[in-house]
Amino acid sequence: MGGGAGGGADGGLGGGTGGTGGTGGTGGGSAQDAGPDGGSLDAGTDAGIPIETEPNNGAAAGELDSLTFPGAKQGAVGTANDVDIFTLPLTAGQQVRWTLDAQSSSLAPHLSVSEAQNTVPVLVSRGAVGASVVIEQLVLKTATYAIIARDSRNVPSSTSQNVGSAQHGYVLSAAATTRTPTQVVIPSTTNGTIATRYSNAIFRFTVATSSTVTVTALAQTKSPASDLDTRLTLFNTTTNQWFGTNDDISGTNTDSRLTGTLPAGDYFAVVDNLSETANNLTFQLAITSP
Ligand SMILES: [Ca+2]
Ligand SMILES: [Ca+2]
Ligand SMILES: [Ca+2]
Repeated sequence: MGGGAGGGADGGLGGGTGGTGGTGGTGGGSAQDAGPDGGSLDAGTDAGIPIETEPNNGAAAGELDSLTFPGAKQGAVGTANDVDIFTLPLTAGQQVRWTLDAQSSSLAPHLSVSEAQNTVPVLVSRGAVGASVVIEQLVLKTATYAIIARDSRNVPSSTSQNVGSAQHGYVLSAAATTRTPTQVVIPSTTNGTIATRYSNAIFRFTVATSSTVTVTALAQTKSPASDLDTRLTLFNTTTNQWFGTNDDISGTNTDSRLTGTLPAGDYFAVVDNLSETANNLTFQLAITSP
């Protein structure tokens, strides 16, 4: 058990930008008046949505843009390998739907969400040219978060196709979600499916009195197996505390398991996937207590 940023092999900031450092202030400026980097967004500019302020590449301290929740910003992967980082404070227990919409531009959207000090698991979603991608985030701890927009073809940086131009525009938005978790009991085994490789599933269960509970997400070891590389997160919604996240049970088992003494309360179990090639997106969630 235990928390930790878990793995992080799934994209994240790639090799290049390596975290957003100390975050510092993002300045209060509205950015309404700032032009996008190099050239215009004329064609696709959405009236009323603030435009990003470059440089926001995280390459130097303070090179960050800001965002509000709920809210939106428009920008572009305006030059080859442009990285656009937006930071904002979020509170544990909030549920946020992030959308990076290429709006039929030349952008192949790559969206990632991380805690600015890299202390929670990174969330990643990527899509085809012109598409819109979504990340459903359960905020695991109260902190500053970094939301990063790139072109998928530039990630990871080691194989970058060096994409970017004023035609690689997007709108990044944050909305409160109204997802209803699947209610499960202890003990139980529940079949689940995530909608896409980059989706997650949320379950809710109640611990009546403090007890040892084991929660397992099975894909590789269920029958029949699926090709998800599961990741499992437990969150106490009574106290808004993150219990932990597990990626792999072992070096040879990519399924996920968390065990520990859970105080009485309500919990979310979140299952997501770290495989970029999974097609069978089914899993089982098993909850046991001795
Ligand atoms: Ca940009
Ligand atoms: Ca940038
Ligand atoms: Ca795994």
